[in-house]
Amino acid sequence: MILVYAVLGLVAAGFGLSIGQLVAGLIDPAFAPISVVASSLIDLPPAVVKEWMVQTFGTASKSVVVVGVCVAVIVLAAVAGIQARRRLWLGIVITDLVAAMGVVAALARPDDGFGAAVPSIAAGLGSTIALAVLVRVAGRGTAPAGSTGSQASVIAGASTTDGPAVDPGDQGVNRRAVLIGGLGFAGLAAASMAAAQFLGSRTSAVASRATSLLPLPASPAAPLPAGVQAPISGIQPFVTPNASFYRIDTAVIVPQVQAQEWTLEFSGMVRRPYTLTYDDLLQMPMVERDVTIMCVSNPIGGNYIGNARWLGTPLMPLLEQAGIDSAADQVFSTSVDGWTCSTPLAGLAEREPLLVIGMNGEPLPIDHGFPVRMVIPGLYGFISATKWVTQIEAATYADMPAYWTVRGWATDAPVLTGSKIEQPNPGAMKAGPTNIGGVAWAMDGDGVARVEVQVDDGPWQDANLAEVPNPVTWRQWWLPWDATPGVHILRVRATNGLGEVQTPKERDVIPSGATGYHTIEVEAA
Ligand SMILES: Nc1nc2c(c(=O)[nH]1)N[C@H]1C(S)=C(S)[C@@H](COP(=O)(O)O)O[C@H]1N2
Ligand SMILES: [Mo]
Repeated sequence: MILVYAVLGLVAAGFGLSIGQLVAGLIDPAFAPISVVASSLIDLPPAVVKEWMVQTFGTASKSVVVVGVCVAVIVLAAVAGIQARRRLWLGIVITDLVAAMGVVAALARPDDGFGAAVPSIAAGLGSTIALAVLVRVAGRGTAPAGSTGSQASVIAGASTTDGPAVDPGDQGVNRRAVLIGGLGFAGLAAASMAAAQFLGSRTSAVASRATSLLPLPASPAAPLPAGVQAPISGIQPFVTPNASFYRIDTAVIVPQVQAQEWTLEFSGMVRRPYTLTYDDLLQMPMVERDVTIMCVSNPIGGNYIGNARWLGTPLMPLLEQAGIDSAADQVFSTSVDGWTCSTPLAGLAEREPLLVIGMNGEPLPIDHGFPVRMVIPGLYGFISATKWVTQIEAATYADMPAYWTVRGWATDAPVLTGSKIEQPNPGAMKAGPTNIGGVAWAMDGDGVARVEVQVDDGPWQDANLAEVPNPVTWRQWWLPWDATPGVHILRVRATNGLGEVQTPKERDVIPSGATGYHTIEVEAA
């Protein structure tokens, strides 16, 4: 019995959510109730919680939050259903409290108006109505045995083949009506989900991306040197394929921006604010650059690093055109989803920052910022690599703290020289002649000049270096090794082009990147 009402609660909530999804499809898919709640939870946690989430769940952190929200909604919906059996008002109060979470989360969004709350309000109304109707219907015709004549009991009486359809007493539930009502609302929910899907696909950027053609670069990159890939197996490709490029951002729903609707506003502390369209951007001289980008949250030995051939236009001339006020100390960029990023103006020009439209010969993938993102060699992504960028302001740090700044991360975070062992993998391996190999990087230090490997507590040995097209890509390295049977500890360290050796001091990723040597243990047999 209780189970029936729990299921009715779930059906009501599912119906309400589908209505919320439908309304969000009309306004903005990012405003769907589950997404607004998940996004605000993602934006909320203090740096330490976030840090723990990233370390524990990695790039799955966002999905973990979404699943958590779904589980909470499911549990509360079941409780609402159970309560509604005897106290409909209580079931409705629980339902509406859940919907209120969506409303509060939506209203807390800094850049969206009241519209962001409308899907959650619709979801609340939908679930409330569904719950009331289902509970009523379920209870109908369940008057104590002996009473006669209600319409529902007549309907229920029609199905007597598998026993009485109506349980006697106030414990009763009109099974047939429950079934019809439940399936009815479930069917409506499915229909409205399908409609929402359709509406969402209208606003998707897939078609826009598929039809955008990349201009030829005025300054093409030279073909990659033949020796960028170390001549051993087990090291990832020098050019990271788009499909396996790490993705890090705060977006629960990937922003969908049509190229033809995209604009980029240059404003803030500038003398001549102006706005670019995508067509304007295509008129700018395009350059092609091989650049490795990396996340500040990349743990020692981690995978939040990738290398691509980017196509874009230099950002400095566009900033100069706006005329930056000399009092400004940062470039403050904003994504269409409201995420913000602070980039130090000091030393920016020397890095040759780019406004990027192409990645490895394709229009930027939607996940990686279609139609336009920033890429700045030598700075961690959180202070440089704004995806779906729509506004670039000259500003001061004092006036405008960015998304990660207010969460305790550094404002100046050049990529630290680093290195990683990719071959062999930790654990069991075959004894005998083999190779140790991996990647190293020094995008902020004039490239990798040297990589050394230490086996057990032996001397540091120079590894062979693969070729590189420029100092702002990672560099592969390898060292032949005769693995004797037994347990071994392997360590790696890099030296940058300025002669600075990677520090062995272990430090956490927050606030400006992890340090320490990547160390693995293998057992050769
Ligand atoms: N709009 C937006 N851009 C963003 C972020 C974000 O959360 N939102 N994250 C940044 C961070 S922390 C990194 S490391 C890079 C990652 O870029 P990728 O996902 O293309 O690898 O994007 C940057 N750009
Ligand atoms: Mo990042």
